[in-house]
Amino acid sequence: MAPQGSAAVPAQSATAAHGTTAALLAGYLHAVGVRHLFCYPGESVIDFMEASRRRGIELVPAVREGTAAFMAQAAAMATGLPGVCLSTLGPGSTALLNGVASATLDRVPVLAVSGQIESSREQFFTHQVVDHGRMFAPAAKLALRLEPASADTVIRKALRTAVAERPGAVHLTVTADAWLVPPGAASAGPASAGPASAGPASADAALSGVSDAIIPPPLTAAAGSVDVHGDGDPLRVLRAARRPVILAGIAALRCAAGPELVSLAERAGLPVVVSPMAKGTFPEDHPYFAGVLDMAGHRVVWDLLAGADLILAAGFDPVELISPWSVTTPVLHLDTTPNTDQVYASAHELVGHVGAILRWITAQWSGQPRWAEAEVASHRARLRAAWQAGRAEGKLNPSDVVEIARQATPPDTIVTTDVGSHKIMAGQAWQAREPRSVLMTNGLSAMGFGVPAAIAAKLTRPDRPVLALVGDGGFAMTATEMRIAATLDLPVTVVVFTDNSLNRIELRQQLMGYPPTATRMGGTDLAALAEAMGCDGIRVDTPAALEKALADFGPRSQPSAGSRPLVIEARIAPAQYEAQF
Ligand SMILES: Cc1ncc(C[n+]2csc(CCOP(=O)(O)OP(=O)(O)O)c2C)c(N)n1
Ligand SMILES: [Mg+2]
Repeated sequence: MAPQGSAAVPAQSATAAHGTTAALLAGYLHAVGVRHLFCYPGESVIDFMEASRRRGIELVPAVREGTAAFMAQAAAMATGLPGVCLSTLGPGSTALLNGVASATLDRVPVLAVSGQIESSREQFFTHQVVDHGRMFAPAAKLALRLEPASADTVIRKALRTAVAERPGAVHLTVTADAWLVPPGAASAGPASAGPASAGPASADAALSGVSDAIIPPPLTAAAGSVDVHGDGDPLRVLRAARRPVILAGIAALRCAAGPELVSLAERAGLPVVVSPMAKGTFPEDHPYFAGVLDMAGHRVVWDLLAGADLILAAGFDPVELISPWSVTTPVLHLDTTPNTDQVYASAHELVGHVGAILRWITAQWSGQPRWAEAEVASHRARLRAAWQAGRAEGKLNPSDVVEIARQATPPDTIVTTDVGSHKIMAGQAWQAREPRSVLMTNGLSAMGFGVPAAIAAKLTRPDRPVLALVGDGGFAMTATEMRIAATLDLPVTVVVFTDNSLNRIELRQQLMGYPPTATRMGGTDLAALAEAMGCDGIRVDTPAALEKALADFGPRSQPSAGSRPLVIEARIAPAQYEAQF
């Protein structure tokens, strides 16, 4: 399928003539850098789809709305810009809900738009009508109606709210009759009809126009200032600490605070643990890297935090905790937001841009390095031994898959994961070197994220090789998205950790002494399934075969006409997962 929109539409300035509410929204999205609209069509949103196409935004049709929302989330994770998804009313918006909750709990800025029945029937009609305001309220940061009279303000409010710390999803409901009304008009009705219409005389002309005053709000993560909360010197505890450890999280990623983390770690000699979704913020080949929280080998990482005499929580978001916070180590809270979660106590809070806070602390530092590199290296060796525990010699173990994949892929590869035991393994064993190079969900942690995320990553970062590491359960939920990858000539590679099990849950049943119930799956010939959707498919069950299957990953990842996605059915021996419980 040829990309829709961009080639055929001449670029327009953000200050063109009057248009419609649809054109205004498309104009704002384009002005803030959005180039992909992940959608599933429906009658109530056709006018907006057309306005977006004319504005030069590519419409990417997902197989269902929930995956369109995951694509929008992953696009935002890969680029740092807001992601945008679109559904119709009723069955479309209910399906979108899961992805909206995902963006909110993963703290990723997403604008989710749904059509609604015309305003004249909205108050009483029942067919396909659900109350979006009530449905999206608990799952989104904000759920609003986009009405022509206040469209300009509401679009800015939606964008600013989505990106403001902590970021998340904002949902907009637009009645089908509102799209063609000029923004600012007091009531709904087509642009060509009614006294309110000040716009072009036809829908065709109106859809191409944009507002004369598109003023996007600032989209940066946080200001450069630092606020101090608490009495006395906030750094007294740090100066007194002999074994402090940094725990860096997703606000550090959003503030692009990697260089500041490296400076402080090196200057003060501090090990750095990162949260799963912050992987890459601190380079994992650095001598002070100390592992990923709550992934494979998690006890070793928690032991490090328990044995420390201070945890510098640098942009750490408790939404990423899988285990309860059980350590009694004192914590110094450094974040874009005050410590409103109170999962840990912190007498002082440094609130602002995480990079600016870390720079300030580094400038104040005058002590000796607290940890030697060799000490952190032996901690890493313990961690590695923990995640290798339970390996079955001569078999294809989950960690073999991760390590073989990492070796076969260029350093700048973007990897996505799904949710399950394979994520726990990949989250620790995949060595991340750059921010935004690992896309995983660890807030909502919804299965079905890995495949659509890989598609969105390749669309928005076509220069980067893209690999998805997914479980066979999560792949079954989203396998048909591979048809989209094939249609769009996207050379993504998907490795399916095939154990015929919802392993993470089956292991929990085992631990509780229950038999596996509803957690075993029959095998599917994934190679045949892949071929049926225009992809290549290979089955492997040894390390050597996997190495061979990934041997041409680099060249294969270059996009070109007729590029074929690849699905690798990796038949793993799951024994290693048991050792993680
Ligand atoms: C949408 C959704 N449903 C259910 C769950 C609960 N859950 C967490 S992990 C898991 C098993 C995943 O199985 P699979 O994709 O095969 O990965 P594996 O654990 O085998 O590596 C389940 C069912 C979830 N996280 N998301
Ligand atoms: Mg599985």
